[in-house]
Amino acid sequence: MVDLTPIYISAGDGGDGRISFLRTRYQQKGGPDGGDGGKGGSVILRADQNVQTLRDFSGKKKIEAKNGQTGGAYKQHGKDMEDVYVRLPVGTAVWRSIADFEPMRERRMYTIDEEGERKEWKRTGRDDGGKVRSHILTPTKRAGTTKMFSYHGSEVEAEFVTELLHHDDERVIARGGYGGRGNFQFRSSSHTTPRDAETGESAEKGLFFFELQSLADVGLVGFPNIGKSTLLSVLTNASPQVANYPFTTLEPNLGILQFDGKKAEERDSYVVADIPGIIEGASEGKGLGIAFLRHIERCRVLVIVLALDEYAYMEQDSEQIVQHLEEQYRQVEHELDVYEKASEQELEKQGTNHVPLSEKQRIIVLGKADLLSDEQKQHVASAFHSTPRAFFISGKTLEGIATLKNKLHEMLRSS
Ligand SMILES: Nc1nc2c(ncn2[C@@H]2O[C@H](COP(=O)(O)OP(=O)(O)OP(=O)(O)O)[C@@H](O)[C@H]2O)c(=O)[nH]1
Ligand SMILES: [Mg+2]
Repeated sequence: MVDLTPIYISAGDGGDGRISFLRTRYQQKGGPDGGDGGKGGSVILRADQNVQTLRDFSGKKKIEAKNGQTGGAYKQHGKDMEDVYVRLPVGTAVWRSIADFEPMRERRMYTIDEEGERKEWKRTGRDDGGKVRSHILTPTKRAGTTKMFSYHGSEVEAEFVTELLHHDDERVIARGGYGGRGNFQFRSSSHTTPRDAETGESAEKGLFFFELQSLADVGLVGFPNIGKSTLLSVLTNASPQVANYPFTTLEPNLGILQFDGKKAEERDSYVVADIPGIIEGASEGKGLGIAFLRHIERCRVLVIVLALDEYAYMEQDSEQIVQHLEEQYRQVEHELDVYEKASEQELEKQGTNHVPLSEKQRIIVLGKADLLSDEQKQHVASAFHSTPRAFFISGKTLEGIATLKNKLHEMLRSS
């Protein structure tokens, strides 16, 4: 599942240099005094871990920075314009349409003749007035690749531009133009009344695609301290921190679940994430709040892990254990429901096509099964008899892990 949004981005052009001559009471036509143009704003992308989806952009068509101001008389410098910052989720890839990109155009010379007609020409000679600066983006594996996107019913070829992989990563995505120099700057002993100045650079503009990859194929979901990270470590190559207290995991850990097989089509690998613990009221911002629910939204398949801590298993009778597990299950589903209803309204408003949480495939596992006596297990098994796909697992003895892997493989292959 991919969250994708096309967007037109334009940086601000540099302001033109001014053509002007000093006029005073005594001097009808004095020396040149046209000021330089101001710099146009750039558009800068910034990764923000508090943003989880691209839905802020789904109703939007354009992001624009302002053009720099034209230079003024009396050698006044035109105003520089501010850069525009765009906050995107960590993990956003950015692509740019090849056909719809206008690169930066260097400064040119211009003049305005007696009839008020403007003429432009390319500057010659050596000075840095017209130099086009190159702009550097961090190279990644995808550098140099292209991809087709559909845009208003047609197919658009886009090239990979950059990827925001860490919180606070920043990339200039469209550079604003530098201002042109005013005619004051072109005066010389042989050229005392220059009637020409520079245009500003015209800025980068183009059609871009923001693409947010899924966080993971599988998300492990459940209350704090119930063994999600332990499960991740036995399913995948990951070795996340495991500890006997709640909220050990604050950001999802990712691991690769590998399926080996004799035939090529049996071999596969998937990304699994353990999601920070869910608690009652999380959908209203309690605990880690809704940030983790947004992580869940970026998983294809959910594994809901239900378990109690070892003291609860030791001290309580079967009936109480069943009650607690059922209550936990109810609460997890409740939090997912509340979050989904809230986000649905928002999504509807903006017309994003998103797979709702309730339509995601899910598996329910009863964790820490090694801590249950046979009698307790029987009770729990009969209570969860009608819950689809519920079964015991243990990250310690590996009970049920092979079953879980097989079920995941089936689901992932078919979805
Ligand atoms: N006996 C037993 N203990 C387990 C099992 N899985 C996890 N534990 C223990 O339960 C405690 C919590 O395990 P974690 O894997 O850190 O749990 P978590 O769900 O990731 O916890 P948070 O990140 O805090 O939400 C640790 O002390 C683990 O050793 C299991 O299958 N059996
Ligand atoms: Mg954890």
